[in-house]
Amino acid sequence: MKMITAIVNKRDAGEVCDALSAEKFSFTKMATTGGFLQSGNVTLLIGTEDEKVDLALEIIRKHCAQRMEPMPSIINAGVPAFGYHQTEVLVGGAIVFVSPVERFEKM
Ligand code: 2BA
Repeated sequence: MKMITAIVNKRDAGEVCDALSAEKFSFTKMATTGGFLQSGNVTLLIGTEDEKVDLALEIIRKHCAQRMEPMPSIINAGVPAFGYHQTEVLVGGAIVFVSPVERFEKM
């Protein structure tokens, strides 16, 4: 058994969850925050049999897009008189970790 931890853009999360449910995956959806941008994303915990890992990754890949997200940075030591400069950073499609599960129990 494996645990897939997938961090996805919140705008893609609905479609990914619907597609995972349609293929009968069990998963937990958590509202999370990216450490760098400090903006909301969604983390899915998907516990599944080894044979279904590739299908889960295919679903995630299919429904997660790469996007440029604004990265607000205050320049000139944050003195508003000097103005604010906004740059962008490429985010996603998805960040995925696949870990072995030593033991699974439902009590
Ligand atoms: P954030 O930490 O908010 O990062 C958003 C995007 O900012 C990243 O996209 C990456 O393009 C950029 N970025 C992150 N840290 C950076 C840094 N120190 N310097 C320059 N640019 C940086 P993604 O790589 O697609 O990551 C999307 C989200 O996935 C991340 O949001 C974070 O929540 C999660 N993530 C990514 N890598 C991770 C890792 N190794 N461990 C845990 N979570 C991770």
